[in-house]
Order: sequence, then structure tokens, then C-alpha cells
Amino acid sequence: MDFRIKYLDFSDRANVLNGVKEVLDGEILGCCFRNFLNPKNCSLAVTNSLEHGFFWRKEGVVGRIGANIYQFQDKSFTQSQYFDFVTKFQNLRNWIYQASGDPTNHLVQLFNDAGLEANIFQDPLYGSYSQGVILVQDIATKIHVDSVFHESQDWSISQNAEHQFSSVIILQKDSGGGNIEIFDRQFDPSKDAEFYRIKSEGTRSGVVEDIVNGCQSVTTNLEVGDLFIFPTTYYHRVTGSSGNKHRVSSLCFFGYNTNEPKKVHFFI
Ligand SMILES: O=C(O)CCC(=O)C(=O)O
Ligand SMILES: [Fe+2]
Repeated sequence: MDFRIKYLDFSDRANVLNGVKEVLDGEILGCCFRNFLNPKNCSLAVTNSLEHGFFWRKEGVVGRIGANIYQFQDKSFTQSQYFDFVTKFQNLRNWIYQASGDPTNHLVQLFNDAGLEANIFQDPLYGSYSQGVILVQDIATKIHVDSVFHESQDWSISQNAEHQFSSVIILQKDSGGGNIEIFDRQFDPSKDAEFYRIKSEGTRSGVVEDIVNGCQSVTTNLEVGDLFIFPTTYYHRVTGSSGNKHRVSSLCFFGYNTNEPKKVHFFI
């Protein structure tokens, strides 16, 4: 792995398709595609999201539209309640993205154009996962990894995402801060369990940060409209925002299994 991030313009088609493959094949750490969404569509999505301000009007917390699976793992919710929630969220999401169309569909198309067989993963009983959340934050997040394969073994998606990645679209951001710092250390279930507070305290909220002591890291240089993809089994965090604009991002996960590396499943 070449531990660096590539920056490409989304209009640079041939290189963009190649960049997608390089990240999935583990040749480079991450790829940022500038101008994936235009600024007008980003700001419309932010305006629509903020109209639902009751989701996130608290300072110092990460606000969220939609749900991560891990939020439903402490057994206070059933899987069927999660998928009921997803159905409601998908209506809201369609409304938020009414101007641009749901970016997840553009992503699936992009991956298919790159020669992969991308789909939106369907649970046999419940249908599709939420396909993404919209996050608003003005604080740094804790260092963590995201891996349904390790954390969510009783959820169908975990059988289809041995290798997990994130795709983050930046909808609003100040010039400083609000980037993603990725450490050169991958989650290792045999060594990391004692550092990694999976499911303790009711949430999966991060690691004992000593785990990345002495590790090299790279930090992105993201702008509004960027799409950024990277493997979420590397320890990572969002850096704190500066200025008074909240950072708003739209993200979903995708993954594949070693034995079917071209079959890419989108979910969150
Ligand atoms: O950039 C974001 O908003 C989220 C970063 C992150 O932790 C992830 O994509 O897994
Ligand atoms: Fe993450």
C-alpha cells in the first residue's frame, strides 16, 4: 500500500475510474474526487437538512440524520425497528436530495463504470439498509474504525463486507479543520480488543487513543463538493472545525469479500 491520498477532478473520467480501483485494490490509501457535487446542490442539501434542525441543535455533539447499524446493536432496538426507521429516513433523504438526486445512485453508477458490479445491498428479510447518513459536527470525532464484519456479525451485511470503505461527500465546511486524519494502523481483532470499546457504554464510540501512538498519519484536504473514499479499517477521525460554520457531510459505507472482489455492496 502506498500510504497517500490522490486528488483528482471528477471530470477527469479515465483517472477517476482508475482511482476507484486503486483504493479498492489497496494500492493507495484514499482518493478524493473534486467537484463530485456542484456547490449549489450541496447548499440545497444543507438547507433541506438543517430544516430538520431538531435532529442536531446541540453543541458539541455529532448530529445525524439516519442511523448507523451500531447504534442499534445494544439490543434496545430490534433489527425490524432499525429497518422501519430506514424506510422513514429514505423518504427524508429523497426530499433532502430533491435537486441533485440521491448521490448514492451516482456512486453505484460510478463503480459500475469502473468495471465493478456495484449494488445497494438488500437484506433478504428487510430490504435495503439506509444507504447513508448525513452528519453535522463542529468537533473532532474520536479515533475509531468502522467494520460491520467485526462488529455486527448478526446483520446480513456483515457477511458481504470483509473489506469496508467509506464514501464521504462534503456538503458544507470551513476552510480549516473538518478533515479526515487516517493513521497507518489497521484494526487487528487479535490485538486491539482491549483498546477498542466495542459496545461498551452503550455505544461504539472510539478507542483508547494510545493505540495510534507512534503511527504515521495523513490528513485530507477536503473542499465542498468533494467525494472521498478510503478503507474504514484503518484508524481514523474527523479533525475539529474552525470558524462558525458546521461541517456537514453525507456518507455511506461499501464493502466486498475477498473471494468476490468485484462485487461491491453499498450500505451503512
Ligand atoms: O467525514 C465524515 O463525516 C465521517 C468520517 C468517518 O468516520 C467515516 O467516514 O467513517
Ligand atoms: Fe468512521
